[in-house]
Amino acid sequence: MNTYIDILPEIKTALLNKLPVVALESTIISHGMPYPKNVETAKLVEKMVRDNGAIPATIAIINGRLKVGLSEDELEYFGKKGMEITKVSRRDIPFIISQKIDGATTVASTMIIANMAGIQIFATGGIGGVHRGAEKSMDISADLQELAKTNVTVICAGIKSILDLGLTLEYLETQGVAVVGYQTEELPAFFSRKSGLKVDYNLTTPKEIANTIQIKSKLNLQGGIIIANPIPLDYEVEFSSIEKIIQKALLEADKNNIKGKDITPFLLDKIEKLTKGESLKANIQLVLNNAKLAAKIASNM
Ligand code: PSU
Ligand code: MN
Repeated sequence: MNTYIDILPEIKTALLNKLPVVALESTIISHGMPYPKNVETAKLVEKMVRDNGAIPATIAIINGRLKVGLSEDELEYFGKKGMEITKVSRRDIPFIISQKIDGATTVASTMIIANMAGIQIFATGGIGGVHRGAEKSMDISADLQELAKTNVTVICAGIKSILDLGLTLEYLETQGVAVVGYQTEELPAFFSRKSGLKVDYNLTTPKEIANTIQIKSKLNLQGGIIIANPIPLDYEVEFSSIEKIIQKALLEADKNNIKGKDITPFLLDKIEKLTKGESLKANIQLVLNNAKLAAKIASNM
């Protein structure tokens, strides 16, 4: 193991004994939700993983140390500092370590650190993708490249419609990343269960998903798999009502000349404000739902 990583003893023991472990990201805590709901949610998500038979491993960078598993104090500190923490993708990791500062790990960097620790299953809310207007801005999340090369399966609620869903699917196809629907033929769009687009495969049990991951691993095929798990029906926000709000948020981002890695957090924050917290409620429920499925998949590996 490299000298920059700290794995909580419980997680280390679980990994040594090949017990199920689920990785969780930290940008969703610092940049995806406001304090204190973010810390509350992170704790509920960890509990959900435990209640479904796996050990949670929340991943973040604190004082330049790659953390696999956070203590309660670290989680509180991290959530309170929120947006002040540097958002870290693949390119940033060595700099955050050398400067001994804190870093919030995105899907891409969480996959990298999970892989270093030997964790194969990772639950989150939504992944990055190809942004609307990417033909001009070239804004394509580094998450997609990471999925092409790092052997971690990501359980998410599909792709948030702040992005161009169609282009994101095309990009993933080119990169050799399969998008699996969990008990659905249709790609879920984060807040809503429907998008009008198809997934590549519809798998119906955690066992079947675990099996497929193991086959891929035995074949030495590099890269991740996306498991798209629709938001529970009771918490779904209708596609057309959220679309209007996304349009507004995108206009504001454009007016304020928000670019690069600031765009996604800006849009998430705007959507939360414009829905008066409705989107936050949905967001929390879908993350919990993903944590549950991830724990079940990990338990079947
Ligand atoms: N999409 C969401 N919620 C999130 C993110 C994306 O619906 O919290 C976060 C994740 O951490 C993801 C990152 O990895 O944003 C992508 O940022 P970017 O688009 O800058 O690559
Ligand atoms: Mn980007």
